[in-house]
Amino acid sequence: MKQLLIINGPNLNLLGKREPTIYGNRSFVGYLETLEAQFPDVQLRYFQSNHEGELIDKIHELGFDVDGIVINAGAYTHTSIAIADALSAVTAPAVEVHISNVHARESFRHHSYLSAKCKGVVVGLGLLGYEMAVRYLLNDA
Ligand code: CA2
Repeated sequence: MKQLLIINGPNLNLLGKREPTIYGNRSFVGYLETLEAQFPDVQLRYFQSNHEGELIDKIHELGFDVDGIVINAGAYTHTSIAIADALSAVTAPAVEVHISNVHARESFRHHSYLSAKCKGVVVGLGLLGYEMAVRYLLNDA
């Protein structure tokens, strides 16, 4: 069975609870059930943390074993060379996802340290972006 790791970074545990106009009204855990139903033959490992080091530890822990990583590092996307280095260090291909269209927002959201370490980036398509990333990693990576 193929295994994918889905990683969400800081504040994404608040999805569905705050700022619905930007991030929608669905919790990620609720969405994950939909995703699991869509891909019954895939083991989706999910990890969310508000702490940079914990995100790095999880990439190290599973990044040599899984078939791909879907990562929304939240605001660490724009700041973390350390997460970028972790993605470079492991063997699993990664796809970066952002729920909102970061390019239509503040300029500090326009740059990502992670994009260059990823096979591709899905931006602004809401939670559907995670499904797109999963499809890519199952078919093309
Ligand atoms: O659009 C995305 O997915 C982001 O990665 C979300 C990050 C933001 O810092 C990035 O620039 C773009 C923020 C996640 C905050 O999530 C919340 C969810 C609900 C309520 C409040 C925050």
